[in-house]
Amino acid sequence: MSVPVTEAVNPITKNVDVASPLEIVSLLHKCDKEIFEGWNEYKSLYDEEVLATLDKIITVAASIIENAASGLIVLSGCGTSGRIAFLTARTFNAKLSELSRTPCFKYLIAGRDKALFTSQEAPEDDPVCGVEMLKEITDGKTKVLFIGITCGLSAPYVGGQLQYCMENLGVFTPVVLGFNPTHLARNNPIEKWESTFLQVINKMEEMKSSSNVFILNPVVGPEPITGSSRMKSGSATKVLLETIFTGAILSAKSGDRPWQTKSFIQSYQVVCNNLYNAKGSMEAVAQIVELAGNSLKSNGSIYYVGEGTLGIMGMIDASECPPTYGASLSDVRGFLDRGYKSFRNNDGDLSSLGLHFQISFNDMIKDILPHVKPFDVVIYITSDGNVDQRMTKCLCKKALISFAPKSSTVISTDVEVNMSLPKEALISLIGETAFQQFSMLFEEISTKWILNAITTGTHVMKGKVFQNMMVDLKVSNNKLFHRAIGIIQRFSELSLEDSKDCLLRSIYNTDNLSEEIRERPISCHIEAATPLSQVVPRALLSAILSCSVSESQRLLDKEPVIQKVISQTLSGVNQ
Ligand code: S6P
Repeated sequence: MSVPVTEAVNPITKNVDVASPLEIVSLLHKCDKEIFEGWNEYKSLYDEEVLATLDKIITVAASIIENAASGLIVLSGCGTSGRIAFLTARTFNAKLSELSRTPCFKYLIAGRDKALFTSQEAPEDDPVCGVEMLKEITDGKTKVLFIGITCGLSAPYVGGQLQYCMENLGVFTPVVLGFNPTHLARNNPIEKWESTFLQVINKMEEMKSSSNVFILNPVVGPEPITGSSRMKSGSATKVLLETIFTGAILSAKSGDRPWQTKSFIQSYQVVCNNLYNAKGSMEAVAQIVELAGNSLKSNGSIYYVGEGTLGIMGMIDASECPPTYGASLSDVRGFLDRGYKSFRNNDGDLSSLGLHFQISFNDMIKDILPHVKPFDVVIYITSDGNVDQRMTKCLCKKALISFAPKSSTVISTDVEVNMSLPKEALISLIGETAFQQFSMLFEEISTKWILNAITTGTHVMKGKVFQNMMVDLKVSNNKLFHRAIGIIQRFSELSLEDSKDCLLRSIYNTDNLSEEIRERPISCHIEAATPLSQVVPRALLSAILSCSVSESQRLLDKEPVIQKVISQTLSGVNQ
């Protein structure tokens, strides 16, 4: 069975777990460049077919923008894909308002707005809920462009919605956005649903030549941390959505665009290639990784502080640490100027849900700043170099990521990263006016690349990653259940069936697996596994050492850094 590209191991980062902070940042940057350079024989972002599909979607989007009273553009996804959907809808609704047009973007995220801050993995497996939410927000609309984002071409929540759209083509134009070739879409049976994701994609393949059905699936290569689609796939999602909607807004405004679709994508490539061009900037990001990594190792916290969309980039990056690295909700947090007033999410103020839903500067001033520890790290993210003075009064480590020259910085910090966009090159690709209008998008993606490097680097330093694989994942949805089996199989060389048995023994804490347990539906295993810790490391060690579940737990209790136990085990130290 072939491994989907989004779940494959990237050879560039194979030894990231033993790299220095500077090496980590450099390796991640190399992986990010692959987004544009393409991967193996697969079609890249610049493939003719991809560009032609983008152009057709731009035309549909432009016609909806022109008829916003009856039309709607819906962006939908789970986890990071849903968060990028939210950010994009927010950005382009604001752009339409600026142009005195009716905002016509909506986003959907599995698990609703709670999932913007904390991972809600179970709803990802629920196609019925996906359809209900789609029906609810499109009620009364006669023309809907639906973009279902699922990087792995796998999320049932999105699969159900795509199928519903195909059954209602009079209203819906369905687009699937993901980063695997179609034959590698997930083919596992899904509970409460008669199709697999692959069957939905195959249906879309059949229909795409005769109807308004689109598949947008360039390949951007494996993720730097295996399966962590928040990284390259998340960035490529942002690039493609923004390419579509900047194009659509301008086409709707003037009937034409002053750039080719390809040039708009190239502008992100130029930004990526130039990211660390300023002297010392890669070293400065590596210094932040080191500060923040040392902080997490001493049980400290990392706080992102920012305004507008750069602040939101911080919040998104923070929200991904618990599902990706099993981090606690307090390890990395993001705060946003004016909190929910600026966030503008569907469900409004969620602060009553608890501490981790309190996101404003005032919340941070009240709850965090008086109690910071000297080794906590506050990272200010700013476009113009300005930082709210109230946020700087804290006795801890401070870092600044800014898009303004160093001379305009008003606070003193331990590390400062001064980024600058390659303005000339961008203007030559998209023109002066568009550069003025959309340069924020390039600051956002630069920020994403840097923050992803910071949180990846810090968790690597904390020993969370083995080679380039996060082995201590929570087994909290179908995708993660299968990923866990794949990890056990890879390192133990057991068969698929035996690897699954090992995982089940760890979940149910037994050495004697009954037939009754084996036959339970996967959702039962997920329910049992979700609240547990160290499920996969325990299974992995007992698979490698052929020992009991309790013996492998004993080894883990002796050495909490998973990376060390596993490498010691694989090199025979514990045998
Ligand atoms: C991945 C992230 C996850 C995914 C989510 C959706 O780094 O932690 O939350 O975004 O599982 O995945 P997909 O493949 O449907 O976009």
